[in-house]
Amino acid sequence: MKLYYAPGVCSMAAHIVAAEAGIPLDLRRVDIRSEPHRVEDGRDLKSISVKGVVPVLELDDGRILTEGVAILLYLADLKPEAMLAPAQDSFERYRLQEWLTFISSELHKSFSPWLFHPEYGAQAADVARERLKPRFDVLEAILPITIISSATVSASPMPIASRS
Ligand SMILES: N[C@@H](CCC(=O)N[C@@H](CS)C(=O)NCC(=O)O)C(=O)O
Repeated sequence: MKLYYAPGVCSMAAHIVAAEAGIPLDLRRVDIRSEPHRVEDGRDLKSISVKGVVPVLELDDGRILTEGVAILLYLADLKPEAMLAPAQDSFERYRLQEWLTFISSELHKSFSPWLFHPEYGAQAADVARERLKPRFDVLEAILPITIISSATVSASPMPIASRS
């Protein structure tokens, strides 16, 4: 399986889950600062995924999976014994989806790209910071509870949503 990634951005989450689950990945670095975004072999990332953003997972049969949340769950489900995601039919599974969705929509898209692209200007960065504060407060309030409750249900490795 190939993971198209860029260093230090959201694709790292997929890399971490694969490493935790012991799933070998063929890593393909993408330069997301170049236009178009080029894979290390010179291809335009959009020739692999029309969305043109990382992470992109390419399965061995050629199928393409995008969106961090879908990729994390897919990888976790490949190795259930690693216990990174609760069982499909459990309530805890929806709890995990709840937090992954919160992180990808409310957090990730509140700061990316607004904080990292000077061309959007200081006002965009200030608004992003203002929006982020209450969202991080929510996370900070709930995280210890999530960790404690998952440690109570299982002494084994904690699922994705509970990791700091
Ligand atoms: N909805 C996508 C968003 C992915 C995303 O925003 N990726 C960023 C890196 S963190 C990216 O590739 N940015 C390049 C760009 O926007 O051109 C997901 O959750 O996977």
